[in-house]
Amino acid sequence: MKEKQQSLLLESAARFPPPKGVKLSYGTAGFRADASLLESTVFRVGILAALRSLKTGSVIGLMITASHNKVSDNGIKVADPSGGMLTQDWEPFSDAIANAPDPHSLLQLITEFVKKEEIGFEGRQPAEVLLGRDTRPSGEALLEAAKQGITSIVGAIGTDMGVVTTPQLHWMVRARNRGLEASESSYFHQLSTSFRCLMDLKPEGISKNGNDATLVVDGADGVGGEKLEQFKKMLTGLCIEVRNRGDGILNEGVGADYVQKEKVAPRSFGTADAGLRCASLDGDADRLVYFSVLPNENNKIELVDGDKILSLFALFIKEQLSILNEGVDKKGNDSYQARLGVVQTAYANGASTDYLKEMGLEVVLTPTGVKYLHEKAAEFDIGIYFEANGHGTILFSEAFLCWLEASHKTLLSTSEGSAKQKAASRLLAVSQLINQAVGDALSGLLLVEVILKYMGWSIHRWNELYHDLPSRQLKVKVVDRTAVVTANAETVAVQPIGIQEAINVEIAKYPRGRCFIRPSGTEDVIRVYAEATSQDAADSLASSVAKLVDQYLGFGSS
Ligand code: G16
Repeated sequence: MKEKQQSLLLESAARFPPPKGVKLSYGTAGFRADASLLESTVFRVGILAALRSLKTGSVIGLMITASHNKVSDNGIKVADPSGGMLTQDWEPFSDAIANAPDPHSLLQLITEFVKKEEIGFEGRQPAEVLLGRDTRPSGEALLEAAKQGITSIVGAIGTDMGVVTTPQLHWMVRARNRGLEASESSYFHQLSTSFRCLMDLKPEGISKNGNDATLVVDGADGVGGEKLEQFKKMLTGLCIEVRNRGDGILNEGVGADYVQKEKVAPRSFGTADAGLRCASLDGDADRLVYFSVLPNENNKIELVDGDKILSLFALFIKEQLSILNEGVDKKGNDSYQARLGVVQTAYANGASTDYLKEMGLEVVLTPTGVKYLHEKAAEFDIGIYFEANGHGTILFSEAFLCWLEASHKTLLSTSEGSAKQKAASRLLAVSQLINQAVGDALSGLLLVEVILKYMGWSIHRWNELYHDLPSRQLKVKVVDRTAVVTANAETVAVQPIGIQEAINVEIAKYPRGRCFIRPSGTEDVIRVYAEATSQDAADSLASSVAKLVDQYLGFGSS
């Protein structure tokens, strides 16, 4: 590294000293903490993003958001060249630089890393990073700090995309690196065009089943509600009402995380909405759940979570694939035996996993975090991944898409209007509609709406696909959440010693009982998930395991 570069780094780092006595770590989806602690971290992640851009010769993304967390928190997510999350190989470096105590130790870490990764500073195109932020009040100042980090690398450019949803930013990074236009209008254009195409391809004479009614969306008082309000004008054939568009406090009593965890209607929804098809986005619009308010039940809801969205998508894709393969000889001549697989986490309701396996699908389990699910889903020709909390998407392999495009072309010239040609058109349109960079509440919502129309299903019919086992999620505050270490896709706690045996004793008391604990990677808590055959049993299993967590690791309040 040249002297000029070194002094630029030292000089700018001196303006962003790290907070004293705080250790930050790259969690489930990047750094997250109280916003007042984050300036130095986002500045340093800005440097990392510029280095990543130099290393890959591609555009990188930085999103200032704390997603589902409370409004006073903030955070930073990094989008790699594919539009997916930052490669896990770079996470240790991000941890190290975030916690470097002073500019000189920061410079030393950077120098060593640049050498190890063989990052060249000359003779290549300059580093470029796209920046976005959600609606949090702390976002503007943090985005500026990130920009200063980026421009601490000589020649690097930070392009501010403004207030956007997290998936919009990831989509733009993916588009730019494929030589396509990366703007909000091109994003809206692609989604609305493929949505229209899928709507036009719905079978004729399908019964309506109440699905023509307005879809009512809870915008979590965040960026997603704002964007959907703008976008809905471009969507013909779908009537959307958006509530919680930013007048209330972000994520407080609203949003996908609240609705899914508490299983109650968000603010501004009540018994007057009973029976309506409703959806909820999270704070940065990368999660989506559906729900329907139950009549006379004190804001209780029928929850249609990420597992059900996954099941609906899997059903639809599987049907289109079988139409395409109808009449094809067993040797597979003239066909592509696409490997369709689904990816879930331990939070997936046991009934959903049974359902997907009964459909004959390959089901893979990974730890929590899109970075893990995405990686696994990419191993299939069509990989569908969803967390129960509503974060997920569909990935199509390049090889499959190549075959599909060629096959579609042939079908158009030989049998236009045939069932096969329409199935191929539908799959191609899905690959355009769904955000293949990352889970996206807006594109996911449009795909759900299209499939419900295609099936002629109401939200209630959809929810009947299978019956969820009653479940409960709790959070426990502990002294040090890193004391919990898990294995086997987070289904077993290997540390602290003895806690898993104690959990097993509790589980054994309940028929079909299942329970696990894990440290959150976005909040300072241990999460507890329990499932059993009745709600009372699930509640009681969760609360007895929460007590165990408190006894082993907590402040001794139980
Ligand atoms: C992030 C991740 C998700 C994860 C969630 C909760 O979501 O992207 O994959 O499920 O955090 O993680 P944890 O249980 O570790 O706190 P978001 O929407 O908050 O960015």
